[in-house]
Amino acid sequence: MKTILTILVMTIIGSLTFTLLPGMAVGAESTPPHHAVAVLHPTAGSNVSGTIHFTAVADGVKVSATVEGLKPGKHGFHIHELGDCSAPDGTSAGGHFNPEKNPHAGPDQAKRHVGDLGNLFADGSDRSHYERVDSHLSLNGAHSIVGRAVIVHAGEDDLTSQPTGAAGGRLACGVIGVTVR
Ligand SMILES: [Cu+2]
Ligand SMILES: [Zn+2]
Repeated sequence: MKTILTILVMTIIGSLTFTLLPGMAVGAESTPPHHAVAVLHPTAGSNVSGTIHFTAVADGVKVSATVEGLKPGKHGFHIHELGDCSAPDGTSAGGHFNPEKNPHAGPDQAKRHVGDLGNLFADGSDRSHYERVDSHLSLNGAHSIVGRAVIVHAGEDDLTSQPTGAAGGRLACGVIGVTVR
């Protein structure tokens, strides 16, 4: 009698585990990330490095960058389509992230590449900062920047030349990943 009861209890626990676990897994996957980060590594011959934090906010994503090693002036700053910084010159990151197939433009234009963040301004001090709340970026869905790459360029993005803003070579590359802060 005791054995039958034990088998019955084990069977119930077993079936509960099987029905609950997949449901819990789906719940965890459907929670969109609130924070992402990219660590910029210098490309071959460059000494530019930095960190970019991305935080989901009510009207988009807040971008907060600190970059070191830049020559004074404006430097094109974009999210590129592929999260691949393996090439020494950073070209493995592909072109600007552009899920809407729009022309290249400045960050304040309605029609632009999702990845068009304009320029990072280096004032000649050790560290350059960039901060912007951007309504085109997202950490989930079709405009998700997670798993893509941030590129800092040698030259200025003129915000009009197609398809890259003529911003020149790639000085640093970092893949965007999910984090908790
Ligand atoms: Cu770029
Ligand atoms: Zn662009």
